[in-house]
Amino acid sequence: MVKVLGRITSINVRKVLWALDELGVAYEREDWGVPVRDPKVPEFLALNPNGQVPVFVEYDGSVLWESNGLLVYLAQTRGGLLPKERRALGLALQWLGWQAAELNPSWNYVVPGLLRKMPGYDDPRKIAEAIGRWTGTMVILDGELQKGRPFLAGDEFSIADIAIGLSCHRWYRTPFEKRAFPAVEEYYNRLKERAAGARWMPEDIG
Ligand SMILES: N[C@@H](CCC(=O)N[C@@H](CS)C(=O)NCC(=O)O)C(=O)O
Repeated sequence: MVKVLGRITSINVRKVLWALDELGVAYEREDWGVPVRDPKVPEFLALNPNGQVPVFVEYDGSVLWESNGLLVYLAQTRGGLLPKERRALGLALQWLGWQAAELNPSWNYVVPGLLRKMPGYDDPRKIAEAIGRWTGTMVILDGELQKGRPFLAGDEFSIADIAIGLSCHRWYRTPFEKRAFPAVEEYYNRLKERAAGARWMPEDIG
């Protein structure tokens, strides 16, 4: 059986678990990541030198890391969740890149401060600035979703929706006063109608 190393409070780990569920792949999961099990130990660093989760262990024992790359790998090797048509494929990859490079970094100070309540992330000015950056990325997402496509790459659900859906979950689960984004909310509710979407975007995980 394939194996996923990582704690389920990590959205990057949940990307992989959601994709495996959608693809019907059975897996084992091992809890790694602070605070459950520190990955900065030689045993784990030998698998992923970044000391981060998720790590994916293939049937043959080969090891991969980097969540959005793993989404593409799983879709390619298991045959699903990635459009074949060129324009839709481009859109799916565009949103995966944007999630990692623009959206995820925008909540960097807010999530440790307001969701995880970690010490050292309580400067009100920095929180306000980060909320402004995060809101700015959500404006972009909402604008694109207002164009009326049910999913980010078009009519079909794809791995891009897994990465962005979990990011929307993080937006709604982080406690601060938010601007309303009707198109995002409609999209998010559509993703939660999927069994794996509901499973990996639960109310009790941030
Ligand atoms: N770019 C990496 C980022 C991975 C990452 O930041 N993982 C976090 C959890 S979301 C982590 O491992 N944090 C340290 C820990 O949990 O101990 C990916 O997308 O896989």
